[in-house]
Amino acid sequence: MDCIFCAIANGEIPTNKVYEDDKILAFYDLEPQAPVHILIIPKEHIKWAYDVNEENSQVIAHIFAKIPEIAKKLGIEDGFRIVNNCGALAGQSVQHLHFHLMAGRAFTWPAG
Ligand code: DGP
Repeated sequence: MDCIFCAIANGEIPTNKVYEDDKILAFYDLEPQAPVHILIIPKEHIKWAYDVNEENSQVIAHIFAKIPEIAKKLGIEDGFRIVNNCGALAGQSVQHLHFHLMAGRAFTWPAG
């Protein structure tokens, strides 16, 4: 399977890591949309949020359990936005489940 985020997760492609353990990886987004913009991924290949289920959802809980630690490490103290784009219509361009963690500016709502 040809997946850029799997290649990043297994070290084939070097990246600027923010946090890593045996299950997840956080690294800087190549096209930042905010002063702080990182991606948090499960190392296991899950295509998109449609494929999250009772068997694999522990890694999603683990990502959210680590987000406060990652935010503190990045010095984010005034809030952040977490985004998951699921499917082309929502703007998903990489077919490996990922959460955008963005901070450092005000965000509008509703999102466009
Ligand atoms: P999405 O559009 O939600 O699928 O977000 C994909 C994000 O991934 C987008 O903000 C750009 C980023 N991205 C794509 N390829 C790479 C890469 O090779 N390295 C890094 N660090 N980010 C990437």
